[in-house]
Amino acid sequence: MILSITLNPSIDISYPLEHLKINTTNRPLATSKTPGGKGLNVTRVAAQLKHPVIATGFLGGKLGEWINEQLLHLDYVTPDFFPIAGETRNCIAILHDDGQQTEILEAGPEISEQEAKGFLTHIEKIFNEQSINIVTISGSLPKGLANDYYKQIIQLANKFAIPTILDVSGKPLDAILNGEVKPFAIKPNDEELCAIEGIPSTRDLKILKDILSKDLYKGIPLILVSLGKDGAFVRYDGQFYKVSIPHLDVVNPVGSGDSTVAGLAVATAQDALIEAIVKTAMTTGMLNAMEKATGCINPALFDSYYEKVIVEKL
Ligand code: TA6
Repeated sequence: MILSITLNPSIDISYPLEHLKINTTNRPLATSKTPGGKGLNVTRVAAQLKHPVIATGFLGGKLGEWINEQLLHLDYVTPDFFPIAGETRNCIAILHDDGQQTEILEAGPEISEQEAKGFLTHIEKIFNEQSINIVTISGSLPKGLANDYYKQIIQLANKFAIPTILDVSGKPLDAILNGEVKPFAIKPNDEELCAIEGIPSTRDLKILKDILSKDLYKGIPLILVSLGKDGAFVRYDGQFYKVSIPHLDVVNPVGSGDSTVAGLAVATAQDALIEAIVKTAMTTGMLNAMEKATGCINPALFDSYYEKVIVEKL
């Protein structure tokens, strides 16, 4: 069973526009609203692979109630969120001008010290009572939580010998890389990895290999650097892999990184070998990009796209 953690969930609102006009009125062609926040995209895709998920994090207010209600209707998903006084946020994705995407991500509610402590007790109870064999931790930290809060969650999972897959960026990722508590896996994209290094984003595999060979990244068994249409670059137990994917007709790329994490989690939970873990992760990421909805795949296409992923040992 996967435990997916989304500390800052959202109602994801998608506005498709032919052309985004600034400083005037835009009327979207249609509007979709789905439970979002990276971890809930992970949750939905893992469930679409028929893998059971307990979804947790912080939810508050009427928007939080709506998200919980939506999750209750999903097969293979058990929502078990920690209630907070604040109001859960909205995140807006404007899809416009031939595949461009402009996102407006609200900061979200402020978490009190008591709520922060209460959540750790909440997940420890889940670890004690459920048979969790992998934890995914995704997305931004809400206000009120220290940058090392993810360390406390990973520390708890490590105490129960449960591997964690961490999909965060910026200061929270930096805190983990420079700390002594390590997850099983991280899944930065090239921009997020290069931001840690303070260099312009690059997909040059030699540069990426030099980066992942540094001490800063030691102690994390699996690092998958997602490279969009250029596939991924992977380091697993000291071995490097180049991963190639076929050309796609991208419909909506939002949530593809989260869907990649879902594939990582499902295959790891099934004790697959590294090649199968990587191929599954890339396949779910690709399938999400081919759907209009965020954090959504068509499982009927899985096998045919899985076969098209090429994993090359370097
Ligand atoms: O990756 C896409 C997405 O999950 C959107 O659906 C939106 O919820 C956003 O990311 C949230 O990102 P954040 O980094 O604020 O958790």
